[in-house]
Amino acid sequence: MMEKNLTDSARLPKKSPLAKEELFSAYRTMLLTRLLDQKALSLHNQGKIGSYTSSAGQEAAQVGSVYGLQSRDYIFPYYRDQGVLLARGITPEQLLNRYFGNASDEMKGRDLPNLYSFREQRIFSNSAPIASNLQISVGFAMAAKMQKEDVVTIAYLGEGATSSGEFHVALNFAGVFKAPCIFVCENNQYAISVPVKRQTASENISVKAQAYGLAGETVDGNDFFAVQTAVAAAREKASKGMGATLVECITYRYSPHSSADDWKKYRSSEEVEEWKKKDPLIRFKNRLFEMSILSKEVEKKLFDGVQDQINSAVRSTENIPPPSEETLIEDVYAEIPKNLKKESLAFGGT
Ligand SMILES: Cc1ncc(C[n+]2csc(CCOP(=O)(O)OP(=O)(O)O)c2C)c(N)n1
Repeated sequence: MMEKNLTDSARLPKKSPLAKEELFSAYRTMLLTRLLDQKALSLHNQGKIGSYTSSAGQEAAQVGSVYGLQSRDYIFPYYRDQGVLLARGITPEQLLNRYFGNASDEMKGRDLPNLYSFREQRIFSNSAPIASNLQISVGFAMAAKMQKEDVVTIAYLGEGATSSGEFHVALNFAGVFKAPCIFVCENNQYAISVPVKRQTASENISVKAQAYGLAGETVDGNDFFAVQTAVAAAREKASKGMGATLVECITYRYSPHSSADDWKKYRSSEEVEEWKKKDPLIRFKNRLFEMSILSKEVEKKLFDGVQDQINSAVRSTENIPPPSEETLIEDVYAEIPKNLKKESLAFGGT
């Protein structure tokens, strides 16, 4: 039964265009995202992984948006987007290899644990300066348009990133050239300790799209269906040459900004508890119960299955050694400079 205060947004379609299997799989991915996040935080607390930015609370915005795309579309995530990655098909092992920075990590242990790159799945690398992924996504969308490829790009950001110059440059360019791209702003109410009302004097984030001639929409970001519907519509528009959309997802992060800050210094426990009443997983689960896609027994099995999957992924990745020293200079030079060659020989390279 749906709890009274957890009403879904009014703009919800009566019938979801996604098949039952897809909705089931989307819920599984949201659950996997939440439980893997808990495991990552616990591994961090045990000193096994470095700094970590949690996605807890933002699963509907992340997974729902990917379910609005086609699998050929290109994704430009930001550091908190574990749900986006898992929805695109990245495995828990791949994420854990990244967090451990071990020899199986596709990025060879380089960069912060939450900066990702999965070329095969069309997930672009991101870097630490916030909003730096946005212009690249617009440029890539423009290139795809010029080559008449039917793909769109989707770039993710927090509301704090909308105060950066890059955000405005990216939206302006996308507006002028009608780039086939989507911007998804996960407005989780805080940029580290800065609340959204200190971030902007605009009535909301999506209204900023107007200035650049783009479509802008604010949706309930804790409602899988609302996000999926908005992104699917934005995708259709972009692929028909009708330009970009900024989709603002109103959501909340439950954990600290990263494993290195104390959220009690800038928000109250009561506020966090209020948002937990609107938990995206509970809401989606209740909808799936109503639609007879889930039952208590199935849900229990699903939960146990996801936990087993995570535990087995940790077992198979945590003892993989770090990348060998020679990898330090791989992929950097077409021809390795003499001095580095010498050093590389010193540590056993060729
Ligand atoms: C250009 C730039 N300025 C500042 C920072 C430091 N910084 C890292 S994360 C962050 C907060 C970003 O908040 P938001 O965009 O709302 O995303 P959230 O972390 O809340 O998901 C800041 C200021 C940075 N990485 N890059």
